[in-house]
Amino acid sequence: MNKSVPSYKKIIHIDMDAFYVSVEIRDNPSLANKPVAVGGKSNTRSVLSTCNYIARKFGVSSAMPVSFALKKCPDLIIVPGRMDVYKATSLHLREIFQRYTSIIEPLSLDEAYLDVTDCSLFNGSATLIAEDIRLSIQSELNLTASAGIAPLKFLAKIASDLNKPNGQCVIRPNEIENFIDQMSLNKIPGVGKVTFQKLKESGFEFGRDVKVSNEHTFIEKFGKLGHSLWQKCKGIDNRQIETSRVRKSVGVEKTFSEDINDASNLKAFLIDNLIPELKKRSTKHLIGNSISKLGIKVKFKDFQQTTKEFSYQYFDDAIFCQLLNKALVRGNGKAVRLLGVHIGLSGKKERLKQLELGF
Ligand code: TTP
Ligand code: MG
Repeated sequence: MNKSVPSYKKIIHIDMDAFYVSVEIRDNPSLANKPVAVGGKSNTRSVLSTCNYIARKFGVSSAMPVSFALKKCPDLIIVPGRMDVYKATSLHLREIFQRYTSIIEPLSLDEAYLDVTDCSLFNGSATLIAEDIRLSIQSELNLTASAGIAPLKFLAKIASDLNKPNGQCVIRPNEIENFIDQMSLNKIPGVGKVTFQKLKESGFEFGRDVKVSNEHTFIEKFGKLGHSLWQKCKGIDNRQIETSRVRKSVGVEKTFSEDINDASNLKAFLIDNLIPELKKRSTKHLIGNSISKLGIKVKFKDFQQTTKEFSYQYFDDAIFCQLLNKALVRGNGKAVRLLGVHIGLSGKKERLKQLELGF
């Protein structure tokens, strides 16, 4: 093999620091050096979108209810969001990324993967490329970003979090195994609190615990997520950078101004409001796509959340209602704070494949 061709990919994951709120502080310097958050409406049931690092020291975090955040940090300043400015900033970010590579996969407004394997700038040093991208962001947008540099996507994403804010971290090919061995499994995207607890109870806390486990037993126990976890712990992540991201679902949800514990009221709201709204929003996404599943999300008053889904190709009120009933059973009679409804989308190609396979 030609030695000049790297056998590993060079992937950079860029994530803006405290994105929405950093934009707000940049545009209103009187907020500097104070605990600040971006929140929904001023009503106390809304949640924060994000907060700056000063507020995080008080235990304030994204998705925290405003009332709770104010208890943790009474001096917290909550400003409304300006989505149009965040979107414009995100476009400028994209423009910066394009100077380094055309292989870009945006994950959200403030986050993207870049494949710089073939970028010849800085003699091909991904570490220096990431530094330069962050410098450009700072000088052109007056905002800071953090970066993770690694040969695999999931490691780049984990790494971008390690030296936040305004930092970067590189995991070189010869460091992969050691890094994964010592990595707590809750660092892996997709492993939330509940899954992590379940893993720990079965003796899996770090990458090394999974690595030495039996693949079949592990996957049998942890299902689909288990398969991807096992592969990652073995250092396998063959996902390419997806330059045009395909939308996989459409959903609508509603946080009630007061918790609801009457199932028939929830059902009525689902049928009269949420499903019609979902149908309206889905129209444009169903061009060239078909429905692959129907789903319901319920968040109970104590923030316990559950999702129920059913593979089905058409809108069907009765199925949505059955899913709602199933979700409510999980709450053991607890009142409901939020109700959501969604459909899964499968692209034409995928659908054709399914038909060919007889599904
Ligand atoms: P994140 O990148 O998760 O968070 P962040 O940029 O605010 O902070 P950091 O990356 O430094 O940890 O999300 C990007 C933006 O998305 C965030 O600024 C606001 C928005 N957001 C929400 O609206 N709700 C949420 O629950 C989360 C997590 C983010
Ligand atoms: Mg961010």
